[in-house]
Amino acid sequence: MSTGFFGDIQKIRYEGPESTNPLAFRHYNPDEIVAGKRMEDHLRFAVAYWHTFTWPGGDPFGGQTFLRPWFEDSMQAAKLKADVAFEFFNLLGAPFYCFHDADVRPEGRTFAENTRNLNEIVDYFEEKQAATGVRLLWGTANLFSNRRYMAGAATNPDPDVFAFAAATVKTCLDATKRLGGSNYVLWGGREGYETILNTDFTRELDQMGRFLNLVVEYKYKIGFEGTILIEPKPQEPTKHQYDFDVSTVYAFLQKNGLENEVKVNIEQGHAILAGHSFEHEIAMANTFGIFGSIDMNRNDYQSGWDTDQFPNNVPEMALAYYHVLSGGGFRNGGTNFDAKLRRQSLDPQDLLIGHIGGMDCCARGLKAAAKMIDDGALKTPLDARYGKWDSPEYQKMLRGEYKLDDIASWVEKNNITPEPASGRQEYLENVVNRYV
Ligand code: 3MF
Ligand code: MG
Repeated sequence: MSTGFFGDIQKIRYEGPESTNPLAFRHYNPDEIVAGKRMEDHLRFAVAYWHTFTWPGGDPFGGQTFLRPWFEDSMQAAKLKADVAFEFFNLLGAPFYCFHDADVRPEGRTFAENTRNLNEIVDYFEEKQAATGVRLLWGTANLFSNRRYMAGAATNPDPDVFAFAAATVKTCLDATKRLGGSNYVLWGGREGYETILNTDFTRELDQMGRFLNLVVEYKYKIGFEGTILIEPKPQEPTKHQYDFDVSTVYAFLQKNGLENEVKVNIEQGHAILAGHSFEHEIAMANTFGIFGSIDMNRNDYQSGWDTDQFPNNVPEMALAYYHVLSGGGFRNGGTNFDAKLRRQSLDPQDLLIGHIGGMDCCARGLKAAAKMIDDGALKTPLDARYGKWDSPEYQKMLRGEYKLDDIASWVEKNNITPEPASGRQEYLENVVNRYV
C-alpha cells in the first residue's frame, strides 16, 4: 500500500533530449548500451538515505524547514520513512541506496538498544529489498553526530569512545552483510583535530590504524565479500581531517599494511575542498590501485563550504567518468548522490527533480567519456607524449639496468640534447569541448 507521500507521481521514464517534462529523464536511459554495457550497470546510481529522508533542512542560521510525517524518533516513524524511501527508489528507478545506522533507526539509550533498533529495521529492509530488487551500495556507521563523538571516534582520547565506536561498526558491518551490501564505508567525520594544543598525532594515527585493522579482520571473520572504503575529506567538521585526500589515505593504508585491503570512496565536493579536481582524485586512486566508488555531489564554488548539491556541470562529469572508465569502470562501487536539496525546496517532487537532473548530468558525462575513449581522443596524444620512453635504452633505465654513471656515459657518447616539445594544453582542452 502506498504511503501517498508522492501523490500521483508515476515512475520516472526516459523521454529523450527533446522532452520538457521535469519528471522525465532526457539523457539517462537505463537500457541504452554505452561502451558495451547498459547505462544502469555503468553508473550504478544510489540514493543517500541521510540527505533525502533524514535531513531537516537546517543551516547554521536556522533549523528545520522540511515537514516530513516521519520526523520523529520512534520505530514506527523509522518504518514509515523506510516505506517512503523504497517508494522513492522505485519511482526514480534507482538500483541502489546507502545509509548510516543513525539515518534508519531511532537513537537508543544504550549500545544494546541501538543494536536492537538497527536489527529491527534491517529485517524490514530485507523484505523491502526482496520485494523491489533495490540493493544496498554501501552501509556505514554515523560516528560523528552524537555528542559522544565530539573529539572523534577511533581517534578519541577516551578509549571508551573507541570501544563504543568499534562495537557500533561491528553491528553496521553485520547489517551491511545481511543486506548484501557491495561496500562498507568509513568516513572519518571527526577523525582530526580542532587544535594541535590538545592533540597527540602519534597516538591518534596509531588508534586509527588499529581501528581499521579491526574492521578488516572482522570483514574476513564474517565472510563479508564487499569492499571496505575510506572516504577522504580535508576538513569540516574538524579543522583538519586525517584522511585529507587520496594520497594521504594511501600513505596511511601503506603504513598500516592495508593498501591491498581498503579502497576509497571519492566525493567531488571533498576533492574540491582539498584543493584538487574530482578527476585528479579519481586518477590518483587509479594510479595507486585503490579506486572504489564515488559520491557525486558538488559544492558551491563561491561559498567554500561542503554544500552537497546535485551535480549540474557536464564537462566536470565527463572528465570524472573518463577516469572511472579508463580505470576499468566500477566493480563494487557506484555513483552515490551524497546530495541534498536546498532548504527552500520543500515539495516531495523536488526530491525527484534533484535526482533526475543529477542522473541526466552523469549520463551525459558518461556518454562523452565513452566517446572520448572510443576515439582515443586523449589517449593517443598522451601515448605520443611519452612515446620516447619505449626505446630500449630508456626501458633499461626504468628497469634499473643503467646506473647513474652508465647514464652519464651514455648521454655523453650519444650527445643527448633535450629538445622541449609542446604540451598542447589548449589543443587538448578544445578536444574535450568537442565531446561535451
Ligand atoms: C560528509 C560526507 C558523509 C559521508 C558519509 C558516509 C554525511 O561530508 O560526505 O556524509 O559521505 O558519512 O561516509
Ligand atoms: Mg560523502
